[in-house]
Amino acid sequence: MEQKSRCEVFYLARPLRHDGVMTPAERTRWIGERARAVGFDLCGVAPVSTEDGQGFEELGRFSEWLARGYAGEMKYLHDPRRSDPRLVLDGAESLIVVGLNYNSAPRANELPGAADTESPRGWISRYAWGDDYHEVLQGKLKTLIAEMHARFQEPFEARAYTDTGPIIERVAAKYAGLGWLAKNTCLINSKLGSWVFLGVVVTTLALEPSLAAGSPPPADLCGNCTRCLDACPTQAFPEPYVLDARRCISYLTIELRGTVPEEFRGQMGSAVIGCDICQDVCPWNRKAPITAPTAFQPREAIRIPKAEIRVSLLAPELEWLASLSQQEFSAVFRGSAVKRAKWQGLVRNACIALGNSTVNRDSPAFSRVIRLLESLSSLGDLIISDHARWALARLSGSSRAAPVST
Ligand code: B12
Ligand code: SF4
Ligand code: SF4
Repeated sequence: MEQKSRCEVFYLARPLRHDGVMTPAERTRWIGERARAVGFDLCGVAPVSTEDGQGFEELGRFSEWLARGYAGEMKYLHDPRRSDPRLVLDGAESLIVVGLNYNSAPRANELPGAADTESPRGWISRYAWGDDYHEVLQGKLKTLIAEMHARFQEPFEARAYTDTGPIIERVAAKYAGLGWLAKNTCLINSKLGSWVFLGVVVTTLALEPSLAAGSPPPADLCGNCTRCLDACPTQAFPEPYVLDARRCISYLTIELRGTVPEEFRGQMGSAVIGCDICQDVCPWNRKAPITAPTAFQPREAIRIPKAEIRVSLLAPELEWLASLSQQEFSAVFRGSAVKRAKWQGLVRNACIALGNSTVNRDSPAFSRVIRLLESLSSLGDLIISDHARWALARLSGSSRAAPVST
């Protein structure tokens, strides 16, 4: 006879009742199964606070993190509900936390390097290669909630968030048993690594937490390693497990509007959207499985519509990015997470990356880059023109720092 898995045996022994009345433990198990069925790789349940009502330890440190100014201009992080999920929804009892692997091939070290004479290339982080993850996860979470409403007869409320609400998702994920909060501040799952998007459903449903009462969350497996801390080009970690977002290239390229402080521009290398360095160097990502969903494969944008000429978002040419019009930007990045940086931010970032490029001075590409930067520096947009002038000065200067390899 074919061997039954423990899970199947459990079902045969204790079939779920179909009159809608399920115990919290049965609901948790059912939700886990449905979460997998809609395509999530991880699912766990956390209570909204600790048993003694004190709240999770990390949330207690949040006010100090804010007081130190580490949030920079991300005003939305000051929402007091972030420190207590119970404030997010009246009567909230449980947090359903899901994870979705976005480790799409190829890996960073398999990317084509631009030759010195070719048009220099920028770097878009892995999270933004494919379709906008907010939309992908929200779609799946909505399906999951709809299935829960169909399955559970009692009325309940549920709100789904992926970056979109006042929840610190990584803390929720830790207490749902999905992984540990690592020195680079990412949530690492021992099987999947850290290329995992998170989503949270805050609900009034009573569910059994994935971690049994009294059992600790997954152990911190960083050990003595300090690779991420050492590799960060902008020294954004004042101490292990703590990020000063104001120094992080991800913040500088995506969240920061306006001028990028000059002290960081040279260290940003070819980054135009986000940064993956502290995850690329992490040993837990070395054997991370490749994701199945095609949604996160690098997108191909239509560069010249009439000629159907396409360009991959994997290491795109900086000249193309820097010369996009606002209309082209909106068309190319519809449905992509890149749009959060906005047109001005992306062109600004492309100027910085052009200034950091090592394109051969005797090549036609170099002359084109200079001409492009000159035209951007006389553009009416003060932010773009300022960064274009910086890039021109850097390219014409005697010393040019080598770009950061990503
Ligand atoms: C704001 C934000 C950012 C900011 C700030 C990042 C940060 N570390 O906080 C910026 C723009 C820099 C950023 C960058 C990235 N982000 Co982001 N980001 C968020 C967002 C919206 C909120 C995070 C938040 O609340 N941060 C606040 C700080 C306080 O949280 P924290 O760093 O975890 O801080 C805790 C520790 O410092 C801890 N602590 C421990 N010891 C000590 C000691 C002391 C003294 C102190 C003070 C604190 C402290 O306490 C703090 C409070 O709990 C979440 C989505 C969400 N709603 O949760 C996504 C999220 C965290 N980001 C995500 C991703 C993918 C990224 C990037 C990889 C994108 C990229 N490639 O560029 C990078 C990774 C950079 C990094 N190393 O973290 C994923 C992470 C998935 C994962 N597996 O961890 C999330 C969960 C989005 C999602 N839904 O999937 N992000
Ligand atoms: S994402 Fe890049 S800049 Fe930000 S902390 Fe990690 S290595 Fe540093
Ligand atoms: S690189 Fe090392 S210290 Fe950093 S998150 Fe990975 S295991 Fe932890």
